Amino acid sequence: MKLSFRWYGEGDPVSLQYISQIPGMRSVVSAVYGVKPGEVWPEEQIARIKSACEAHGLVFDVVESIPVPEDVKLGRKGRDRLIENYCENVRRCAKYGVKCVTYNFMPVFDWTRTQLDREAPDGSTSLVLYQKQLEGLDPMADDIALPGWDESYSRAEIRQLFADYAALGENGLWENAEYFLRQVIPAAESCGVTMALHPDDPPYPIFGLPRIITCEAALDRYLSIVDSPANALCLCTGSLGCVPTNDVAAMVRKYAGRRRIGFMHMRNVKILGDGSFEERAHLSSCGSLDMAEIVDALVSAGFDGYVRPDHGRMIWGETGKPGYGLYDRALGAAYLNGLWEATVRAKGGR
Ligand SMILES: [Mn+2]
Repeated sequence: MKLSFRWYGEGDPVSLQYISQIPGMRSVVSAVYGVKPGEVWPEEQIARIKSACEAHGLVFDVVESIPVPEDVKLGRKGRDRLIENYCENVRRCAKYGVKCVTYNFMPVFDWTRTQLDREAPDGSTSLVLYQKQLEGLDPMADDIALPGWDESYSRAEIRQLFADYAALGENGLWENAEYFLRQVIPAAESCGVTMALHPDDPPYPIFGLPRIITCEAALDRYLSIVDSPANALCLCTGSLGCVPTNDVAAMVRKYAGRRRIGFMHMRNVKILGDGSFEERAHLSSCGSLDMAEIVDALVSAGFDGYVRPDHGRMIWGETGKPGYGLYDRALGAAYLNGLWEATVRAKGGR
């Protein structure tokens, strides 16, 4: 595996120096921030991330994310120019050494939680989604703001987006994903980039918005649209794993075996039933996922792609971006290193 860590750029309280001090750390996962989705990233900003990483002995070779504009997901007029800009961004990133680009195809919101600082009995805090907290919220009627939702939308724009997605439905969203892939995958192939699709988080519809990247059948369908190694997955264990119907280890075994995983997001969640879940520490015994089995699936398949510890809890008094503190993600990285080494050794490797 290529161990990696997400970095939110120069404003991130977690510095590249701290990241470089985590044992085994290789790659930085970052993006150009502050450019509207659908616009082209200035090359000098990409170059700046690359040289900042190199100054700390790290490699900037994974982008998370190049966001897909709503007009592309909705198939609105003008999408061709936006898709061409998307391809141009992929090419520009490749020019500066990027090998893997993560993105998602979720309507309106990248992820949804109901609370970002839920306190556990030990005083640590983490992100949670409780159905009870979701109940009674109506985005069309209320001025709701859930954590993680883009506050740059006005209420009127949100209402319009919800109405347009309701009219589009799942089939329309699939058609628009296909239209996007047929142009973006050849562009990625031609510059040696793997496109890694992140599953919907959580993997079920919220507030009637269609969600399509939710389960194994959906992943099969998505990968078959363009059957190329450049059309791959960012397999996020915590996103897929917060519903009991997804067997994450089996999915990892299948898609790693087919060389269709570009990037692994590793985190653990505790499934609470009714679609509710809590993000937990990475260790298998802390949540519902068997992290050892997932690592075994990767090692058995000879997986050599990117792996990062996904969201961590806030511990030891750290403050900052929820899910993206240093301490618990570094513990996650250390845990993954240990699991990986032990698994490789147990199979006779080194
Ligand atoms: Mn993820």
